[in-house]
Amino acid sequence: MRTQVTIIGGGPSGLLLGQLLHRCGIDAVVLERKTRDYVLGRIRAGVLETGFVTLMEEAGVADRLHREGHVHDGTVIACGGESFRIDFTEHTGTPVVVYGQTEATRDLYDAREASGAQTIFEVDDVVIHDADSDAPYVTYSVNGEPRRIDCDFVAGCDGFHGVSRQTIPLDVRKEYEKLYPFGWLGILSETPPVGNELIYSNSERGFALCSMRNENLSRYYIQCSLSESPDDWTDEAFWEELKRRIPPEVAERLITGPSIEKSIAPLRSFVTEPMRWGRLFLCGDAAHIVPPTGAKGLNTAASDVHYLYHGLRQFYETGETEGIDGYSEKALRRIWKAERFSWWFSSMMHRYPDQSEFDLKMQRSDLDYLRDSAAQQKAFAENYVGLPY
Ligand code: RFL
Ligand code: PHB
Repeated sequence: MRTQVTIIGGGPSGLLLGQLLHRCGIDAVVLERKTRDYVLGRIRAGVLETGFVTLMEEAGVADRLHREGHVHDGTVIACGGESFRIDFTEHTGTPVVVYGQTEATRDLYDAREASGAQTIFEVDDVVIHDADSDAPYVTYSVNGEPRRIDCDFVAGCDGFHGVSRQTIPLDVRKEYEKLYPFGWLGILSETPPVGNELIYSNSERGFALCSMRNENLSRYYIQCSLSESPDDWTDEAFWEELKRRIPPEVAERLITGPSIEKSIAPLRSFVTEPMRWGRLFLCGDAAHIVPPTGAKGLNTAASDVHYLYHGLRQFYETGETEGIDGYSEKALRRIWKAERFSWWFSSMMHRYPDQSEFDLKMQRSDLDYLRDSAAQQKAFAENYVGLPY
């Protein structure tokens, strides 16, 4: 088989890139290790920057997002029983949109199917060959049968545990990593959200986040220890702990119910450089991870897709390589800023096992400064809604 761009990974990065390329007549095949239902069963991001929404529009898949997504003009930050609000729209002129990653992924799969673009599910043994030549190809198997795709370019959109990043030789690749000594225990419940906006809470018992998907679907997280398993937490225990970590008046109006999903995610900051090796380009979680505190994971994946799409389009339309040559540097410049924001916001909101009294005072004054300074709120809002592409 031959295609122009082989996309490894049918998560949001791979699907969005595939759809944008398809719309301008560039042929791409998506190889996905799992089934469509498995990919859609993963509950992940919920907050979309305007940049992501614009890309969905460009890909022709934003109708449902516009109908069902919820525009949020601000967020609430709580600490020690009190809380304050940061108004994104007042400070930046831009809101964010609450729309689940699952829904965006479903829209992209539906559009891909409707356009007849090819996705091959349940692929195993994916290997990228000759990425540093002009004639790369990818081998893989389906049901034990070996197959091969020849192509012009390979987009590595296969997430943190994929094979694409590992294809870049160790003497070329440099990785930067920070692990956090805690995780997030998240639940999804068919209950109305406790507030109109997200509430990020720093409490002495640990971080908590009240988020949502729609009027009757709420997403809540609490900081937990990495040795814990979701099975250690009954729904009742989760709700009780959440209530202790959010302001009392919020806890009082919290409506609880059975969880329909419960999982623990570790927190990690990670970047690999460069994001391009020959004709292989890394996109999204394959190249970088942020702790979820700033809601930047999916959104940084989208900015990569934006730069790569424009680079590939320029190449196919004009033969010029400036866009693809500048891809890694441009993408990384924005990634590192998102890494900084996510690291800083995480550091301000969580309890660390080895935190000294001095560290706690620093955290508290960071929060006080954010509450009291319009300049700091503007900086927060600018980062939260997404830095320009
Ligand atoms: P994905 O979603 O991991 O998709 C990669 C796909 O590649 C497939 N794959 C392979 N396919 C073929 N061959 C192989 N060898 C393969 N290896 C892997 C996988 O099956 C998968 O389908 O990466 P992608 O597309 O780059 O998207 C990244 C986002 O999923 C991720 O950044 C966000 O979910 C992060 N994130 C959040 N981001 C936000 O922007 N806002 C949020 O509010 C937000 N909340 C979150 C989050 C991530 C979380 N978890 C669980 C890590 C909340 C949580 C709890
Ligand atoms: C979510 O709704 O899953 C969510 C929202 C904001 C974050 C992280 C996760 O910062």
